[in-house]
Amino acid sequence: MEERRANLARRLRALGQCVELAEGRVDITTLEHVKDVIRRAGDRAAISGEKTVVALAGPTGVGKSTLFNALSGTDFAEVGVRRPTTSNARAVAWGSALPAELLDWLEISDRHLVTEVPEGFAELVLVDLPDYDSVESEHRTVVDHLVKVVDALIWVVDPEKYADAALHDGYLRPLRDCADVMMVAFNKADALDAADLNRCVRDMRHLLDDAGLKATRIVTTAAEFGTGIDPLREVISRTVSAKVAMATRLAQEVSVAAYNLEIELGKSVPVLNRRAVTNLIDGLAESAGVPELADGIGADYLARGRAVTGWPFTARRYRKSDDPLRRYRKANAELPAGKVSFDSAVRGAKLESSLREFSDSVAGDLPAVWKQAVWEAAHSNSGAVKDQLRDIAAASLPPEKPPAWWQLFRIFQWLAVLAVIGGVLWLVSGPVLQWCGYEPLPSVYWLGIAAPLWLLVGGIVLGVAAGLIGRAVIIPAARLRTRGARRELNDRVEAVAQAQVVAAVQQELTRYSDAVRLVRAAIL
Ligand SMILES: Nc1nc2c(ncn2[C@@H]2O[C@H](COP(=O)(O)OP(=O)(O)O)[C@@H](O)[C@H]2O)c(=O)[nH]1
Ligand SMILES: [Mg+2]
Repeated sequence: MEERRANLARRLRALGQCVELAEGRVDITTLEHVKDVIRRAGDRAAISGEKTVVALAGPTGVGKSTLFNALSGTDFAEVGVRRPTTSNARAVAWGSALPAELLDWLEISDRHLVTEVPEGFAELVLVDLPDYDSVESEHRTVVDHLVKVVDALIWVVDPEKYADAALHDGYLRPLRDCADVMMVAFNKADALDAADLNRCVRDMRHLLDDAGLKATRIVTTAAEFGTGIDPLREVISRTVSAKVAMATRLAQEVSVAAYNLEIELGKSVPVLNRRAVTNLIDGLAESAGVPELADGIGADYLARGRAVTGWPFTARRYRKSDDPLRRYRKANAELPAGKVSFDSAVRGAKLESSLREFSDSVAGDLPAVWKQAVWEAAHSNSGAVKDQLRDIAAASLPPEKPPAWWQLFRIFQWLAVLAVIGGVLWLVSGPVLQWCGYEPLPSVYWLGIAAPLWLLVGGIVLGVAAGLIGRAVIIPAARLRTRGARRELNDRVEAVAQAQVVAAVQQELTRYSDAVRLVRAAIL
């Protein structure tokens, strides 16, 4: 028994935690029902775990009150009286004191104590319910409430009313999960001969079986004459001494509530796969203009490299206005400084579609409301995402130090230029000096060719050649630079995506998986 209770407590805890997680994400009626079950179960277990409340329920005139008196050995219930003005249920308990707190909780004020305790009745509270088919709607309200909260139910019927549709469709069938804590007292057995009684009871049995109440026993009684009372007492006292009715009843209610909640939750297993994250990063990077920015960085490298390594006489000089990054920034900042325009329709749409595709692909076949929650999680920091992407796009990467090999080319180029200038000066120095009346410089020949010509032609050939080699190396180097920049920028975008989008979505998915795990724990 203790084990049963501990098990029930564990399941209730799991269900409670599941409800917290599912709040706002599953159908409100289901959730309210589950909360109601948890509340009732908690209250009931806390108020009196020892007592078993058994109620007699049924339509008017079948003999509930007569049976109540017969079972309790009292005449507390008025027999044959319709009480349209009072909707009171009445209760009798055995022992030295009434379980006042429990009766208060049941809202039964008409209560009686019997000090002489028959065997097995010590922990019993027997309740006579108002007629569920009374003309007074208030009676029905009382019945409907108590039927939910008592531990075990005896449905009293008679030969006339045993097939009552209101009984079968309104109470028995909906309560089929509690079949084993309910029984039927087929009363007024004396009104039929044995064969008819048999036929009626068999008929009732079929009705119960068809409604899924195989576990519900039928006992025949004739309360007025005390027939069948002892067997019924026997069944009741066994229920009480086993002390399982309450735990069973609550456990079944918890199972049903948890099962309904599980249907709402579904059984998806959402996974945050790497591919979805990669697509998100690519999408965000595109929306931030990373590809253009990386291209700009590569183009900048190319332009400056050419200016440095090219032949100084012909190479295009690098001007600030040539800076491709500048052009990029200009193109992306129709707005004041730093505001790379997410407001531009294309950028904004790309950002939005990346977030949506990401949440769609990870939410998979989650229930609609939960999908919406994942979508909201993906968008929860979209302001920060925009700001940070904007910063990435607007930040010029740290100015690059020209690579050392560019400097080598530059020195070589200037040496070549000096050689050309030296050669020219040397060549023109002869006629100039002669004209001024000086001795010309001594002629020097290398391999039979005049030294100034060597300098002039050699300088030109080497300079042009170095320029061409430099260009041949710069082009692939610029391509590498573009790739490197893209990687670097993508890493920054990834950090933003992880911190502002993936983490929030992950949290929502974990919330869902936890809810599914907990609801399963509550069913088992
Ligand atoms: N023949 C017969 N009449 C009964 C039996 N039990 C109760 N009655 C009568 O049925 C009528 C209604 O009984 P009552 O206990 O007030 O029914 P309740 O409305 O279900 O509480 C009364 O006149 C009783 O005397 C029974 O076993 N056999
Ligand atoms: Mg009555």
